Amino acid sequence: MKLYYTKRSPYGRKARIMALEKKIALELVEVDLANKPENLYQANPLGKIPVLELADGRTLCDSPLICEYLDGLSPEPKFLAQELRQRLVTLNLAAIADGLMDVTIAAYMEKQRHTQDFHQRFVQLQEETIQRCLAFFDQQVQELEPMNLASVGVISAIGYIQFRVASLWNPKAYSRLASWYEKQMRRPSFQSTIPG
Ligand SMILES: N[C@@H](CCC(=O)N[C@@H](CS)C(=O)NCC(=O)O)C(=O)O
Repeated sequence: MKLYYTKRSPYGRKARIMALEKKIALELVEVDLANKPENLYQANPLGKIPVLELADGRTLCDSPLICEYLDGLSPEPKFLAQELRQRLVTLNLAAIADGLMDVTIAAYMEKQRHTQDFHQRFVQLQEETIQRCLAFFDQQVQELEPMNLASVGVISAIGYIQFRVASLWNPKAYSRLASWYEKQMRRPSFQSTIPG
């Protein structure tokens, strides 16, 4: 299987972490998003990564779907519970973690595109959402153990915040989340996928 990805992408990072934890062999194909190859559009008309290409040539796009597929491929470790209540809790938190990535990218890109005259109110609203999500996850740390799809999402989202908008990550404001994050970051799969 091939994973089209970038080293910076927090969405692609989730799939890479899961494959490492589950010992699923992935051929990593790094994509230049500033110069997208034609086969990326064929695989995903949105032109977004990550995309997973299966052995028979079929492709899966969107990281939640890719992660669900990878989780079904091997039994251990399991990232999504079978039991409905726990499954919904994890999927809900994972969706919020994905949304946190979305707003972080939106805030960062707005400042990148318009370095001198970015839309201040827009950026401020995204930054407030980032802070609200971090405060929310600070209250949800118990749901992120043991490792599951939501914890992988939260790790990826925080890693991306540190990478792109580091001043918005304030460990003192979210002490439970920060100490959970520090402990999690000892895992080799998290270490080897830090964005850069
Ligand atoms: N909802 C998608 C988001 C994917 C996404 O936005 N990927 C970014 C890279 S981090 C991308 O491909 N951007 C290129 C573009 O939008 O042109 C997922 O979870 O996979």
